[in-house]
Amino acid sequence: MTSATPQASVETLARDRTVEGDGLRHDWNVEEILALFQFPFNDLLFEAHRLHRRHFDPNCVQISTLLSVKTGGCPEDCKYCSQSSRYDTGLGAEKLLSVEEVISEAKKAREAGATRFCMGAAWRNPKDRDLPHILDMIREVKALGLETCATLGMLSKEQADALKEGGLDYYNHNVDTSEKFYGEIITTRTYRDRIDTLSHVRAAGMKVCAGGIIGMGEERADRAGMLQTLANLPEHPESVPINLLIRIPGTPLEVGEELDPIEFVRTVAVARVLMPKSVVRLSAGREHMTDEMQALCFFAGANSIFYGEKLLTAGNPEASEDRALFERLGLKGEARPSVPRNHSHG
Ligand code: SAM
Ligand code: DTB
Ligand code: SF4
Repeated sequence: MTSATPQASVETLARDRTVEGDGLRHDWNVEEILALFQFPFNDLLFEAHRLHRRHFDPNCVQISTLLSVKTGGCPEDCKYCSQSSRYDTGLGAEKLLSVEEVISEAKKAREAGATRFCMGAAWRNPKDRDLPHILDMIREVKALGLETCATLGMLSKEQADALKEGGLDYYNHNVDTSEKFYGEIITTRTYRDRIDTLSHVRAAGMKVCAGGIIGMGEERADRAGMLQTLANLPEHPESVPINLLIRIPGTPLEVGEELDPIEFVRTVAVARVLMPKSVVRLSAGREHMTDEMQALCFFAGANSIFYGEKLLTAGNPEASEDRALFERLGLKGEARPSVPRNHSHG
């Protein structure tokens, strides 16, 4: 492997050199990634966009909608989270939603143009007794012709297999930050636990959605470290959500220094360069981004968003605002996959 030199161009760094069977690199070192971050903005964005165009329609954005199917009362201590029972965020613990409630929300999401429906639960991990109910939700959402995604916390190998068997397309589990900074944010589960869950999801044959949060007070080296973890997984995640921290009143991260928006765009661009074939999602925090910042993120390689006024518990731009933004930028939503023949009702 070559290490970054001041003479190296972004293109040289981004060029596939040590490639695996999938034609992608999985051997990035943090210095190379930091070198990408340090390039002049125009050079970095140009290269990210070049790669983006090579692998994707640059004007097409995948649209997902989130639903919290089990809100609040979580025993974990993630310092950013509105749903941890350790912080007084004004959010109570609710029961698991009924399948009917989930279907009704999924229909609305489908009508609004979403192609994927992501169900989230404020759990450390699912209990085996809850899985049949979750599997019912997955089956019904799939029957509407939507792709299914779930984010339920850590999974055992058996639980991952059961979700795959039940038809789940994607599982979201974020590494959140670098291994080094991780202990500043979460103490109730380890970085290793997260990687183990991702390998169970992969081994079960589901598509992996894994990313993290930017703006939690981490250094650039941590942003590089987080992307390194993701890019050096045995297979790149199909979906890489890049969240901008939403500061939730009552959490330890309620206050802190704001991240420079240009640094956020750089992070998206570096994600695109490291994982050229993955869908990069401009995820939480869009409510606090200007249209211009989002436009730069789409140019830098973001090609997925969460759509709808609510994420899990926090706000997201109004659907009408997003429609106007897409119109101004000439972006279109990705077409919905055709409904499987044996699932044509709904
Ligand atoms: N409880 C499950 C878990 O943590 O694995 C699933 C839901 S959890 C809310 C999913 C992810 O949302 C977290 O890993 C984190 O990356 C992101 N997230 C949560 N709160 C956030 C916030 N305030 N700002 C940005 N991202 C957030
Ligand atoms: C992800 O990376 N971002 C989504 C999804 N995966 C589950 C969650 C964002 C949560 C934002 C805070 C909230 O709504 O409570
Ligand atoms: Fe619980 Fe997930 Fe929030 Fe962490 S991020 S406190 S595990 S709901």
